[in-house]
Order: sequence, then structure tokens, then C-alpha cells
Amino acid sequence: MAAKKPTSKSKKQKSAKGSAPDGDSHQAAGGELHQTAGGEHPALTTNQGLPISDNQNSLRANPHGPTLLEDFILREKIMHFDHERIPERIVHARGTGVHGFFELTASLEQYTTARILTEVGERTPVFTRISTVAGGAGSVDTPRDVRGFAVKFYTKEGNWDLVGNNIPVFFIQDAIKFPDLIHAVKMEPDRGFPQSATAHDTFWDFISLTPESMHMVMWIMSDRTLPRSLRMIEAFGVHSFRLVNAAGESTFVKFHWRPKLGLQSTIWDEAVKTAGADPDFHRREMFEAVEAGNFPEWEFAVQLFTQDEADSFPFDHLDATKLIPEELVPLKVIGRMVLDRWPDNFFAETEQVAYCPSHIVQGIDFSNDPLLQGRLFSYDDTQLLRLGSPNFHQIPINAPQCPFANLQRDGRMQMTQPVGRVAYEPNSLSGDSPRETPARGFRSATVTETGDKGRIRAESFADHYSQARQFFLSQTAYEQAHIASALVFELSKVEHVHVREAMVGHLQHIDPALADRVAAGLGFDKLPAPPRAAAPVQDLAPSPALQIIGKMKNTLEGRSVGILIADGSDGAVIDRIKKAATDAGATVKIVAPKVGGAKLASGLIQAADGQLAGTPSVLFDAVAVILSDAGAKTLSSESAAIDFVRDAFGHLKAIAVDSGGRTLLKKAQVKQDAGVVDAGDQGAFIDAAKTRRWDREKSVRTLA
Ligand code: HDE
Repeated sequence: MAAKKPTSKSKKQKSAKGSAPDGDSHQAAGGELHQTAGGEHPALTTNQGLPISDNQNSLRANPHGPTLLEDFILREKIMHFDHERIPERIVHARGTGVHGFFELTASLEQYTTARILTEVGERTPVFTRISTVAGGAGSVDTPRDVRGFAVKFYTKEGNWDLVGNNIPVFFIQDAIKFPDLIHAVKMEPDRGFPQSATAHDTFWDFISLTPESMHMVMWIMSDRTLPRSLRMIEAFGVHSFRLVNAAGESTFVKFHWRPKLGLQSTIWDEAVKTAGADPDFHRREMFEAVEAGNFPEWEFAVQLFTQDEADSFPFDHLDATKLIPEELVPLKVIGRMVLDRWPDNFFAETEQVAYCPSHIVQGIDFSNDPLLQGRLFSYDDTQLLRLGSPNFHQIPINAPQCPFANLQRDGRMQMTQPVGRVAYEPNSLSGDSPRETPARGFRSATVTETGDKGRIRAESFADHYSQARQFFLSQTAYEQAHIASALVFELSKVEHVHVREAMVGHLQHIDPALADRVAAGLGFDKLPAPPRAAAPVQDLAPSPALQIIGKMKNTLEGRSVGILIADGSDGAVIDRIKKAATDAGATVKIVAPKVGGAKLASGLIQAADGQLAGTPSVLFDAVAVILSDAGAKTLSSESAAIDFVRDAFGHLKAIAVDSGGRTLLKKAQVKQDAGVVDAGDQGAFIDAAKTRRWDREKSVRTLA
């Protein structure tokens, strides 16, 4: 008999039904009664179903006496509490998960038998978790870090997990280096810091000795690692996978996610300040968007290519430090993903979800990428530690939403109750036990392997600099300046001079001008020698698709505007700005010195969404400052107000001002440029708010 399938629908936990008093009032320690909201409350019980009469006081020998060991209710509650945490993920510990669906818009029937990729219009439930990599579960949302992007598709043919990142390449070529990489980036073991940062000696020491990382280094030093929103990142399956069709023929595939809102990043100073202003910035923003019905959406695209085409690429597609430029193999959009339901319970879903790249469906198969091959082991293994049992697939968030049955039995936390005598196959004793299905069961792609066994790195993996160079040279001048400045910032935190020098040596292979800029930023008086390159550096054609600025959308959708006001502000101007920004798709928040709001010139009270001290301009994409003369005077001696406008300007944002707002800008010594517009011209403000004033940057900070 098949094991009973646990439901994978997220349901509110049902409390035991009991007929005890409904618990509407409780006798508190002090003897007073706590009234709760009306309604039918189920009885509070122990885990054995025993109704609890008093949840405020433990069992004591007398009012001033010792607590009794006999108090099994206290012990059960505390014991459970003591075990509430499970080991956090060793990487990607901090993540935000959302439910949604995937919808196929173009069939890949020619290439695969996987129904999820052939049934156009079919909606498949998904659970997507977006994460940082290096920090612990309680770390902030906005460090310079890669973002994980893991999608669990609950397909009709079993779960498919596409466990990717927001960067299409990786640091290393072989899985055996992963523990070293992660040990190098994590807190240094003797001192226990820094948390969630690459700017320290052990990371750059390892990287400087690992030339294969150079392409990834260009990506992580770019603003890709400083996303404005989790809704504004691209994501990639990274490795080549295979699609296998009905004839058994296989085609290589790379998977891509492209955000509907376009790409947008913050700049470093902004990300640092955001970490202080709101450590949960990305998670909160995602939560608010989903709750407001602004569902994040991504296009799903593939790059398809044959072995013959792969043989003609100037790199090896099995090397995860390489990408396939869109200009070489165009992207074909085949579907979309919409995230439309916040989980009911963070722990049960986001924490317990277990992604494994080995979870694939028939019609999809792996490539020989040695990084992918290592991952196929790691993820199942890590779930055994984190979730504590080989039955982790029975946890609702992990359970397939199609029938599943096998003869695996027992183990910790077995939640199903199999019936019958037979738990083996083949058998002749049971008429309904599960059997293998040669016709529609999973078959690996037919691949011929030849060659000598050994711990070998293919010669075709030797070129470490060409794509790093291509990436750097494909960026706009502003983005190049950010990469150079990020390298200067990070290497300035490295105490060992020889590590700084080694890194600048590598940069010479990528772009001598970049090496010069970073060397100058670090105060070197002479350029260190470059290391020997294992393969000649190729001049690959620039790929504008690798930019962020080029992929920013000219829209205010998904963006937010903050309006700073104070007593005496002009309500009509506030309303006009608010309407124009809301009509353009932005979320608008009013910021005032007091959370209770401000008394407008009209005498009406304007409610505030945030208090000035706790709502700095880093939380917005553009700001308006609407102040009376008296309001401007008061805020001119308020450092939070000065920082509000100074940071908005320094972070290259549009600022709309009335005459009081202009007074505050003067006081803050903020220059006025084309991005500072009159609050009376809402159209100009909306246009300016859709982008950043990149040309302003050289006037506000020194870039490398
Ligand atoms: Fe992971 N990775 N990884 N990784 N990874 C984990 O699995 C690992 C790699 C990625 O939201 C762990 O369940 C090895 C590349 C994401 O729960 C662990 C190697 C890519 C997530 C693990 C890699 C990723 C993980 C830790 C080198 C992008 C979070 C917890 C061979 C394609 C999934 C867990 C989530 C998580 C191992 C490299 C993406 C330890 C050994 C490359 C998005 O198993």
C-alpha cells in the first residue's frame, strides 16, 4: 500500500479540539483578568491534548515555595521552547520565501519531455526563497553579497528545484573548493568577525590565490551585489543542464530569470546606511509588496545549445566561472513566475524548505559541470543535519504535490503510517505496492564517457581572465567606477599588504587601467607584477546585457517616494506630489518629525507614515521636501533632516522642493542640479525620480 501523502498546502495549524472552557479570560499572576477579542477560542492544551487551566503560573509548593519537578506542563513547554531552533544553513542562512506560480508561455516540446516545460498555460505552484550567502540568519539584508534564488516547482511529475543565484557565474570550478571558499568568506575563526562581509583578509587571501575567481570578483564588486529590492534582481541557474526529448536526444540549457520591474541596485554608501535604518529592508519590502498585491514577477528564459555549438564557444560551458553571452546564444522567454502569497509561518515554510539541485523531473538532466556534480551530494546531506531526518520530504513545504509512493520506511519523524506486510520490491505478496515504471520513469540522458580517471582540471578551464575583462569592459563608465571603488574599499580593509598587491596583480590581466585605478586608490607607489596567466587573455566582444544601468526600467513601479513635511507645510502641494507619484506606480510615504503627523498650513493634521529620525531617505528612491519657512528653520538644526536631504542628493536621487525645502537644502549645503526640481512641476519630478543622476556622483564622492 502506498504511504499516505502529507498535504503540502500551507494550512494554519489546527489546535486539538476540546470541550474545555473557551479560554476567553485568564487568571493572571496579579489576579487580574485579561479579556481577549471575542470569538470561539479552542482550548489551550498540552501536546498530549490535555486542556490547561492556568498558563500564567507554574506549580509551586506554596505561594512562596519552590517550583515542583512534578509540573509536567511547565517541563513540556520549556522543553519544546529549548528545541525551537534548528541549525541554520551553513550558507544562505538569511532568506525570504514567497509562494507563487509558474506559467509556461512557450513549449519546449522539441527539446524535452518535462511537462512543466511543454504544457503551455499550465500553472505550477512554486515556493521561491531569495537569500544572502555569507551572513547568519539574523544578519542584515543589504551587505555586499551574492543573492541566492531558489525555486521549488511542485510539478505534476515531482518536485523540480532550480537552485540558482543572482550572478550567472561562480567563484570556483570544482566543488572540492567550496568549503575553503566559504571558510574564507565567513567570520574569521579566531575572532568571530566580520559578519556577512567580504572586506577582510581571509576572503581576499583565498581569492588572490584562486585566479579562477576573477570573473566572479568583477560581478561581486559591481552593484549586482547591492540590489535595491529582491524584486529587481536577475537570477540564473548558473550551470548548464540538459533537456532530453522523447527521442532521447539531449540539448544543453542555461536557465535565466528576468525581473519585470527591471534591474536596480543601490550604491555602496546607501546600502551601508540602509543596513542601519532597516536591517530587514529587503524582507520588509517584499512582504509589503506581496501584501499590497504588487506581486513580483519574473520572466523565465532559456539559452539552448548543442554540443557542436558548445564546441565552438571560446570557453568551456561546463566551467561555472563562465557565462554564455546573450549575444552568442540569445535568450528565449518561455514562461513567467509570479509570487503572490506570503507564507503563513516563517519557520514552517521559509526555514524548513529544503532545496536540492538533485531534485529534477524527467526530461531534465545534469551536465558534467564539476561544481554541479558536487552540489548533487551536498544539499540532501545538509538537510539531514538541518531538518534531522531522511523524512524531510514529508514536511508540507517540501512534499511533492503529486502522488508519490515508494518502499522507503521508518526513520526519525516518520509522519505517514504505511499499511500492509510488504516493504520491498519485487514482491508477489501485494497487489498494490508501488512498482517501477520503465515507460515513463526517469531515465538519465545517454552520454558516452571516455578518458582517464584522475583528479584533473580540464585544459579548457584554464582561461581565468578573458570573461572578467569582458564583463568589466561591458559596463558603463559609472559602473566601472563603482567596481574600481569597491575593490579599493574592500582591499583597504585587508591588513596584509601582499594580499592587496596580489589582487592588483590579477587586475592587470583584466584591464591595466583598472589595475592603475585600484593601485592609485590603495596608495601604491608602483604597480605589482601580474601573476603568470595559465592561458592567453582573449579580447571578447563587449556584452551590454551584462550592465545594470542598461537594464534599469524607466518606471516608478515598485519604487517608493518619501515626502518630508513639518508643521506649516502646504497640504495642496503634498497632495499633488503624492498623486503624481502614486499614479506613476510608486508607493508614497509621509515623513514628519512626529509620527502623529504634522499640522498643515490649513490647520488640518497630515498623518505621517514614519518619524523623521527612524525614516531616513535611504528608504526611498526619490524624495520631496515640502516645508513652510518656519518648518525649514526648525529642521535646519535637525541633523536627521540635514542627513535626509544630503543623503538623497549623495545617493543620486531626485529631490522635489518648495521654497522651504530649498532653504533646507541650502542649510545642508546641498548643491542644486537638474535632479533637484520644483515641487510645483510634478511631471519633472516624476521623470527625474525614474532614474538616478549618475553625472552627479563625481561632485559628491571620490571614486577610483
Ligand atoms: Fe549552494 N548550498 N553550494 N550554491 N546554495 C546550499 O544547501 C553548495 C552553489 C545555493 O534557499 C546549502 O540547503 C556546494 C552555487 C542557494 O535554502 C549547501 C556548492 C549556487 C542556496 C550548499 C554550492 C548555489 C544554497 C546550504 C559548490 C548557484 C540556498 C543549505 C559545489 C547556482 C537554498 C542548503 C535555500 C544552499 C552547498 C555552490 C546556490 C551547503 C557544495 C554554484 C540559492 O548544501
